[in-house]
Amino acid sequence: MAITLEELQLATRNHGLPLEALRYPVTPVGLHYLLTHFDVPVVPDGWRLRVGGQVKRELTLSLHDLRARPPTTSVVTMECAGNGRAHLDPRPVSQPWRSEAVGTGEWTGVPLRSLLVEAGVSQRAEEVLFSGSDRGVDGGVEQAYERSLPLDEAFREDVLLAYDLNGAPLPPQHGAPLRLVVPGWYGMTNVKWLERITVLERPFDGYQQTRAYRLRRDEDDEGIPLTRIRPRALMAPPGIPDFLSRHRIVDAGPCPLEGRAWSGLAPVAAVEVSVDGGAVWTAAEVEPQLGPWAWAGWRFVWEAAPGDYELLCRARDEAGNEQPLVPEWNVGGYANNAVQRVPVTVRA
Ligand SMILES: Nc1nc2c(c(=O)[nH]1)N[C@H]1C(S)=C(S)[C@@H](COP(=O)(O)O)O[C@H]1N2
Ligand SMILES: [Mo]
Repeated sequence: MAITLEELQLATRNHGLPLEALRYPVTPVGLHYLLTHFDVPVVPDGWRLRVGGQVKRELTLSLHDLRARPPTTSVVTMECAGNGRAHLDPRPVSQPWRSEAVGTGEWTGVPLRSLLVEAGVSQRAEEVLFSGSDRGVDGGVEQAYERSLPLDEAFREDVLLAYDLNGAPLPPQHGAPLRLVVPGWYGMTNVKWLERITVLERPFDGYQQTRAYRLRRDEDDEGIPLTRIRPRALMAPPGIPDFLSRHRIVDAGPCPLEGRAWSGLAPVAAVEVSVDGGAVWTAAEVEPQLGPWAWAGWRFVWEAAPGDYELLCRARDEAGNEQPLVPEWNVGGYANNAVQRVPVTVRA
């Protein structure tokens, strides 16, 4: 099925991590993947964050107010729930990611929990809703980009309202002046261009919660909401690429393979590499993760003899979640963490 002009339009607005950038432990800002549903909004003069709904005290905070509070910094790997979509057959029509919708940022901001405590959340509260200032139409419904979190997740110590990325103010495309960062959860959770936080007594039923971001077998299936990131390992493609096909060419001899692995469900337990298309798997050396919800580097030296190969890598986490060899299809094309396959030609 050929890529449509609409998919191409999405793909030129929303870029992926060039896989060679897996070599950086923290992704340089311009190389971090990007996904924006509607338009990148301009921050209005006099921007304020409003915290309201089922709270004792409503809060209205300027960026200056937020920056005056004790900051927290954490390194977090973020991945779009649609990563891997383009490998599904038939391909669900949306942003056509292959495997590059990932990046790791050093996020600095204020713990969400501290603001919720200050506002005094009602006993009846169930969820917290995060509203961005970007608007558009999706599935025929006009909406602001909004998503909610269950109360227990919102109160986690490590959930941030971030104003800095890699030590500099958030750039417009990543959510300036403030965004939510929920370590371990798929990308859609991390609402950018945040302007309102609303404590709710009942589950949020907006489009991005009840129609999008659910694993559905068919259109009539109510589906299961996506939450945490499934494990994945990716390889920085070895050698040099052919310009058009990006097929890799490497020299015979010891060939260092390296990449990153992550899971939002549990720490990374192991990474395995196959150089024969998946018949034999060998353990790679895995470095410590850069934070509880950040990726781990891995490496493996391949004794490459002349010929054509398909290189594979796969991750397993400490909860026993493992990457499948074959993707499982769903309507939205979400959470396809089937193993990456890298065709390589070794020259003498
Ligand atoms: N306000 C708003 N927040 C948003 C989005 C959006 O379109 N609008 N996209 C979401 C999705 S689907 C992803 S994967 C991440 C991408 O974050 P990034 O562009 O900073 O990598 O932001 C999320 N937050
Ligand atoms: Mo996403």
